[in-house]
Amino acid sequence: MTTTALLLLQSLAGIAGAGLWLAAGFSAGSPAARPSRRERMTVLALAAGGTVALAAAAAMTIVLAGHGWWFAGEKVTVGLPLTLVGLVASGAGIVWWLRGGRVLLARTLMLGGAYAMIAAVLATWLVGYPPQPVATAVLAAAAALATGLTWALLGQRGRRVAAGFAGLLAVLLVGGAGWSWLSDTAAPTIAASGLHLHGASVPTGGAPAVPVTALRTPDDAPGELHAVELTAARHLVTLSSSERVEAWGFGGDGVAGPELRVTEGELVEVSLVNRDIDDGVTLHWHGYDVPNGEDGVAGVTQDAVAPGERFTYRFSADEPGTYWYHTHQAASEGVRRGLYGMLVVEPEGGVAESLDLALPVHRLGGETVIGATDGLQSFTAEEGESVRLRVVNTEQTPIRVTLAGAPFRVAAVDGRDLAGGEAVEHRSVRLGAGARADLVFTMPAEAVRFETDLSAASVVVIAPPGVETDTGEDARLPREVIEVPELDLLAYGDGARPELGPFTAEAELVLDRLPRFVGGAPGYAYAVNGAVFPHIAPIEVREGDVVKITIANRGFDMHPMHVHGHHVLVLSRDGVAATGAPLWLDTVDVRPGEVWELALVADNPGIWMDHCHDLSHAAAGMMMTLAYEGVTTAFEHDAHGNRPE
Ligand SMILES: [Cu+2]
Repeated sequence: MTTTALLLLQSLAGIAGAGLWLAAGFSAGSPAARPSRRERMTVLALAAGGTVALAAAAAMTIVLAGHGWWFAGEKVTVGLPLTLVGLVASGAGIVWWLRGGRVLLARTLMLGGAYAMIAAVLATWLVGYPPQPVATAVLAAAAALATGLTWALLGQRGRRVAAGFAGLLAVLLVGGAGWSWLSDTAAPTIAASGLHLHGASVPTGGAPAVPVTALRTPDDAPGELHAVELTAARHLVTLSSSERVEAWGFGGDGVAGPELRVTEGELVEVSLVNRDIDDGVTLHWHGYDVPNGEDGVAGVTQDAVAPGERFTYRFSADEPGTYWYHTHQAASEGVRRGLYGMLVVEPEGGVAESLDLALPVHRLGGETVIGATDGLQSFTAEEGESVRLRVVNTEQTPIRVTLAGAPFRVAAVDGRDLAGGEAVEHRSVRLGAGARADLVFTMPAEAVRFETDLSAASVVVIAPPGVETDTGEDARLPREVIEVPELDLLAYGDGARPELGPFTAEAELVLDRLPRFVGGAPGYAYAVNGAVFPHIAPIEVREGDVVKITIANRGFDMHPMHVHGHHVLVLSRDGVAATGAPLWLDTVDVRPGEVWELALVADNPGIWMDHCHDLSHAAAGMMMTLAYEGVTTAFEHDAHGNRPE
């Protein structure tokens, strides 16, 4: 059984157990000295059912602990003790009741025990992992006060006693929510977040503090200048249906911004101008490991660029590969509306392929847009020529893509070449939000079709000259991408695994969904280690560290975790070591129940965002930082309209 199914079933069993014991407590209602046989059988049956359900929940907890402590921690340390206390109380109550003891106390014990069992379930859904002592104490106290209230009501102890328990319970619950609000909205302390480090107050181990503004590309950086200006503006985009859709963009007529194609060795200088994006914009170079001050995160490495303002980014084109750029200011809306484009760094001497297409895949106006537009797009290549498709998922959720009509190689992922990958056919490649793959194939005599699982109508067809591509029937053909299995990139290709040296730092990221306050507002938030932005403790490193990062997903959503300024080497997924070519990713799509082990080499000092690239999740709390010792920022995520997601 999968971890996710176990997580769900364990909670359901816990709820069923508590519910059945609660029903037993309510059924044991007769004030008669001896309950009737039928009543006894009902209560016993409910209690037996409840006990079986709780035993099943406990067994599943043990299995979950075997899948990883992250999935079971609070269930073992908080849930099991509360359940045991509940069972002992309820069990004592039922025995007393059967023997004709005082009905009031017997029922109070049975119901109070059930409250403790409910608190055990809530520990998972409210507190999460790691268990927090204050929240745990609130849960236990709430169960105790609810028991007192039950005793007062059942025993008709008078309004004042009942009101006393109810009042205390209300104070506790309001106080608990208030405490949660305070801890989620208070300014993070220096120890808790790299985002609010200011100047000289930072512990730097004796070394002088370095502000992120000092971590920029040097003025005298070598390379031929490749200068571009990008203007962020609202515009209308015409879809293939002739429908005009409002979009935000970085220039050009298409949905995606201008394709930035630069050559290895050049010095890239991009001037960003904001014409009329009221929320402000920035440029983040997704997957391209620029110096920290060029990273374009509003509130961390710069202030958002307001309408009429300008910001210039500079970096050396020294890592050939496929990347993309997008705004990192209120990006959950900005990227969705079109504030993105492709960045391709061609190797010195040019690309080896005759046809090289950059294909960002996006959704706009209900249509799937590949590159500039939706619908069918065709290109030509001579038979025997090689073709490279640089695919980027600019969406919030994973996509699957494939080529129908030719075997293809996955030549690169996330801007890093994959060595030794065999050509495959009838396989799809899954791309998490933000991820890229370069698909390379040799042009056959017939047309080749690039498909995504988003749309049958939006496809890219490449054919030799003279071969028909627009049959007008494509939307009705069965789509290969739906039917073919996924290629497992962890087992694809081969090549020597790099020697990174011993780990000098470790970090655990446990992903979950919990009720929290994000930006002061209550919500069902996306949390890392039980906390939400800006209160998630950063991954703290020193330059030169080799960091082992473990990511476990306890939730029921996919989380494409994206670390800025670095690539991570995939070590294992769910305990199975990666066996293919070394897989260096900047976006790791962690599915529900999965555990990934990654290695990161801390070689690019700064304060770097590490967040979910389902940007709606980032906006709902799932953002943190990778913070180098001694690096500070004066930018603030809640000032100047900055919204770093
Ligand atoms: Cu997510």
